[in-house]
Amino acid sequence: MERSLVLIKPDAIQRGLAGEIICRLEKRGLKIVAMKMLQMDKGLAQRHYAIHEGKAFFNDLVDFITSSPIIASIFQGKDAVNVIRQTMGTTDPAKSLPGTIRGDFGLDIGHNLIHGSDSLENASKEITLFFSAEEICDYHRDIDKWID
Ligand code: DAT
Ligand code: MG
Repeated sequence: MERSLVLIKPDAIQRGLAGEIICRLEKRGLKIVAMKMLQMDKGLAQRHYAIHEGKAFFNDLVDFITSSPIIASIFQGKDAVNVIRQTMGTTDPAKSLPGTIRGDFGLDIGHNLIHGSDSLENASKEITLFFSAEEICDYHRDIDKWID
């Protein structure tokens, strides 16, 4: 079973879309195993987005993600990394398909509502950045036999 880091970004919190986003991932069958609200500081933002350091949009990205609180979460399920990326839509909401989170609620690449890990390897690194082992709940759901 895979785990992926999901961040509900400042624009989604400010627009009151956190519940809608969580709802879509839950209804897909994914299980919440960790969740907390926090305001990212510059250091955490730079570590989380280290792969984009040096790119033209890097400073704006760090300013945006630290501008207001986010919800950090871990969702677990079969093929969770890919399934979450599909449910999110492409990076640029203007190009995302309707039916995806970004395609239904976004217009601008700098305000794309949600982060989801892009590989299993990055998921595990990103999870460690945001959560300690004690903050992750390993629990059983009876309905999982109807989902997995
Ligand atoms: P994703 O969030 O879909 O994984 P990414 O990892 O390539 O996308 O980029 C991280 C974030 O950086 C993305 O959610 C929005 C911002 N970003 C990416 N490309 C950008 C660009 N060309 N101009 C402005 N912001 C960009
Ligand atoms: Mg990415």
